[in-house]
Amino acid sequence: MTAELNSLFIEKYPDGFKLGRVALEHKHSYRIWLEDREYLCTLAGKLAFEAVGREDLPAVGDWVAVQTSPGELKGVIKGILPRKSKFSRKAAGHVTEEQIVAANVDTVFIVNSLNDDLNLRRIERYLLLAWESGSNPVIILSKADLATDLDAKIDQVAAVAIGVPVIAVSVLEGMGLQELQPYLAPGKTVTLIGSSGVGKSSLVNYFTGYEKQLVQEIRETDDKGKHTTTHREMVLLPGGAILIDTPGMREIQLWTSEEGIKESFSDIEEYAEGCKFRDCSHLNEPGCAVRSAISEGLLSENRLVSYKKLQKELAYIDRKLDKKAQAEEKKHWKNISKEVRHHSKHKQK
Ligand SMILES: Nc1nc2c(ncn2[C@@H]2O[C@H](COP(=O)(O)OP(=O)(O)OP(=O)(O)O)[C@@H](O)[C@H]2O)c(=O)[nH]1
Ligand SMILES: [Mg+2]
Ligand SMILES: [Zn+2]
Repeated sequence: MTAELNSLFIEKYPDGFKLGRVALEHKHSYRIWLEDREYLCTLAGKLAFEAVGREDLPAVGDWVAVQTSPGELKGVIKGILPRKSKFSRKAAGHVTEEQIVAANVDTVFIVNSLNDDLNLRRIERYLLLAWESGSNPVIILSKADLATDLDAKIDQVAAVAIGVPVIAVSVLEGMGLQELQPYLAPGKTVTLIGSSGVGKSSLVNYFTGYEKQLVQEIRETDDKGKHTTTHREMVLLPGGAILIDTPGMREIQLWTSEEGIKESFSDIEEYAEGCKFRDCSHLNEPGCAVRSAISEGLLSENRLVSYKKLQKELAYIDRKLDKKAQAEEKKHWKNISKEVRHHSKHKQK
């Protein structure tokens, strides 16, 4: 915890409260790391009641103010401290709701396995989420022992991950893992994300030095993982860094991001500066610098398609969120006017 966080905590919360960190989330309780012990904590009624969305509830990695019961490893979460960063995606299903995968993360390890066909479009999605999170992405190409054309694959990934380190590793052969050490300095938090079976938990086990997390073979039929890890969890490394292991993501649903798209697609954004028209759609306008980059082989057409698709998706989410905010506002006023009517009725009597 930083000095800044500590003084914020002291300022905001009265004596008797303790500062802890959410390590794991159960259905109705949380495991909190607090003073070198693990506490089982519930949520204060007020906090639960006042929460408008899921983002108002504790997530793994959150710093929280806890009131502990004397003599027991139990407590009540009274408040969440401001998040320095949060890796979010849209919750699965039809609701337009933010789901925080991990909070207060310094680095996101985006893990992709080299035994799969590289899916550059998926990597772009992960990167978009990572840039938006406020933490730094690092792309890990796992299972390098199984790779053919390793250098070509690294180049392909580097082309869609501008300014992002791309590191090939193999837990099996102990390759490339030293390159991850700089991100695992004491007190740093790193979360691992990626599809099921890419080897996230295997990496966690490598760095803890024992079989902390369950690891399972992938299916032989289609090389897909079996969704072995079922919940997000903080793991403390011997060196003092913290890893957050997460379940394999089936779909990477975007969450709002203006900045993220600018960062992730800085190549296209840069070419677009040279377009003749400011609102150029890079279709067939004259003087389009993006199209000429494509025809010169400097940019791939697929990347432009992906950029447009992601932009559309984000605009759609933004519109939905707008509607949701309006609906909430409406409900709020409805409740107030109901109350007012109720009061005036009583007065008339
Ligand atoms: N060949 C090879 N296999 C690996 C390597 N790392 C992990 N594996 C294997 O990949 C399989 C899946 O690994 P996990 O660590 O369970 O994958 P995961 O990403 O945690 O999967 P979920 O928990 O389902 O999201 C296991 O059989 C591992 O032994 C590696 O470097 N090389
Ligand atoms: Mg796992
Ligand atoms: Zn253009």
